[in-house]
Amino acid sequence: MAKKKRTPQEFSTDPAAQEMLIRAEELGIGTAFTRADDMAPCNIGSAGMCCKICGMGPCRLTKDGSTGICGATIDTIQARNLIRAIAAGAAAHSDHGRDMAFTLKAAANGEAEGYYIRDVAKLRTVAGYYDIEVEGRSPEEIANELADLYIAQFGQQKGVIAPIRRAPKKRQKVWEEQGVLPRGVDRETVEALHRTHIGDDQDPEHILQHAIKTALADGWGGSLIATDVSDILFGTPAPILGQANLGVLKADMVNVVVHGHEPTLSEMIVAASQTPEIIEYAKAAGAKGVQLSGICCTANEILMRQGIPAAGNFLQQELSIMTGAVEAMVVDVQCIMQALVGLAENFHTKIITTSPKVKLKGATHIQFDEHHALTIAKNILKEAIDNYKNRGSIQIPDVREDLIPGFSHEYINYMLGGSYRSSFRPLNDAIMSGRIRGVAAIVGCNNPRSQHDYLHTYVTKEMLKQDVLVVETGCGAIASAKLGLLLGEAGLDQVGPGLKEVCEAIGIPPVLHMGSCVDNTRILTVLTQIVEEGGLGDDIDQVPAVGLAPEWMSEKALSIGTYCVASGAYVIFGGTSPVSGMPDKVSDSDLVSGLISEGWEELYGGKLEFIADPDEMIKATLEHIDKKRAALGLPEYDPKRFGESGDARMLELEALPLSERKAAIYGLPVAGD
Ligand code: NFS
Repeated sequence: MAKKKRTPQEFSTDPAAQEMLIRAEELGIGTAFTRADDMAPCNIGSAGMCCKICGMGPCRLTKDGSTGICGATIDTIQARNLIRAIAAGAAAHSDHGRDMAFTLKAAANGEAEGYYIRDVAKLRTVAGYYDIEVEGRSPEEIANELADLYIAQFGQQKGVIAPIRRAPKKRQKVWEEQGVLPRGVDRETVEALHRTHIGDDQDPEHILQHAIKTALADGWGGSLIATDVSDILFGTPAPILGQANLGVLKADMVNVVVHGHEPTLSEMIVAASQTPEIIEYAKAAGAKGVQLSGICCTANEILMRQGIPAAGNFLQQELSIMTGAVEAMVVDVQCIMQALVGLAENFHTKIITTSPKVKLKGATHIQFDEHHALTIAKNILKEAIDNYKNRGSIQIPDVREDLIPGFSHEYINYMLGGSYRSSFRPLNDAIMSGRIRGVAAIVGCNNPRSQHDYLHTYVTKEMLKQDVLVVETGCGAIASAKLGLLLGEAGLDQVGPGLKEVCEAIGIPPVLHMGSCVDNTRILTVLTQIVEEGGLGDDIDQVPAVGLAPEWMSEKALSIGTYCVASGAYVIFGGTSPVSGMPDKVSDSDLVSGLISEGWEELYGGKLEFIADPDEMIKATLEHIDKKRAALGLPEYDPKRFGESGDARMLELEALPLSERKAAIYGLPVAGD
């Protein structure tokens, strides 16, 4: 039976996306959404039961108990496929981290045009973690030594990588006991590939132990380095006003959309776009100026630090071009759809690739080099401006939402007590008292197999009603931003009373945008600081917190999920499990699913589960949070305990005549009584 085609409303919950999907339909242009309808996923491959690591296959294991030609079992094949995906994800994040470390080195030596050390305080703090001398030294000297240390982490052959010491002490002990303290990510990913070559490691448990080690080398290594260095070079994020959705594109300006992941070039494009030279150049072309916006995690990087608007998340990359108003889409690495070039041919949009690692056939390649970044950024912008005259008919959805991103762990620390007594104490206290029931990190991608943004926003809204504080990164954060959940006041009418009171007292939105996917390491740091503050256990696995990736699709997401589990977190992914087997059909093998859930929970206190139904996801999250609260001896969560929020009560009181207000507040008799 032919599969039913979905309507634009079924494709996405976002009205801007729907409008562009209707336009695509009218113009007869395909998108990832329609391609997902046309292409049924392979049920053997999606269950992790297809092995194509050698030329005897691919072996498609379709029956319980069947093996590949070499004798490999379903369990071995699933574990091998999973670790390969995790290794690819770890490689992607960490290679980004490596490039950041090299940029830091070049900046410290004055060899990187336009870059300098913007956050000296963070540089000194980070150097302090590694006992790098800071007193009496210039920022460049400190940065030079830190860059050398960080560059060396990637290829560290023996012994544990240095940033691991930033995890809670007890956690480090767990890793030591389980033999998963990571060496450099290069070594761990190479070993992951070696172990999964034909005829190597065939014990699923043993393979998965190395998956943990590989992911840890990413989370507490490559990714953490990427975040540290981005902050040092471009500034540690703090709250700033931004906007999100396709309506940030401007009809009378040259629109340049930066897309991908690395902040190095995009930060320089931001700087170049503000120079008189470029503004004049744009005006001479008949435009009012250059409007920059971002897609995916590049968007998050420049949104967090510069307030540059986000045009959308992963599934909006094609839709932004569909407006006809984008002069150039500048891409670097990761999450870039190959379909962009063909799609752009229907309009005037230039796709410009910039990374030496990523080329798309048919795109213009202007290679980025951090030594001449500003010049290259200006050249890219001029290409875009020159293209303005070629614009055809445009249709920009009039849909955009304000947001406040920029909640780095440093800022969270500061906002809880000011510079006088910055501390996690108020947050821990709020969790302990039950005002905040727990914390949910809702992160990750979009996936056209489900309705765009629906799972992210549905789960987020339910968490808020249940007094769960939500932290977000990646495309999930952009989904919430578009719905107005990243605004203090705007989001608060949808929040439980205890959480609402805390948000009002501190002056924060109930959903904290913590950055790009690489910045999930900020969440690890927050969890570590919660532990170190005291009162919520002495290791991450005791904190009432859950990680969710409801619309995941990338291998990077699997690496993130795995390093969070290894760090002690319960992690729930939506969609389908890459190791599900086919329980109702041909195989009831659930060994690998069991190993990554109950098995890992026994070893690390965290577990990885795949739950497709959002209500089940929410139920599992709340049960876990309540279980952890009970284990800590905290009062049971009671939604009625904190009643109405302070502000709501104040508004009610303000409406009363003065005498009655006094009576209500101080218990004084009302005059005339
Ligand atoms: Ni994360 Fe960011 Fe988005 Fe998914 Fe892709 S952009 S690194 S992988 S799709 S969240």
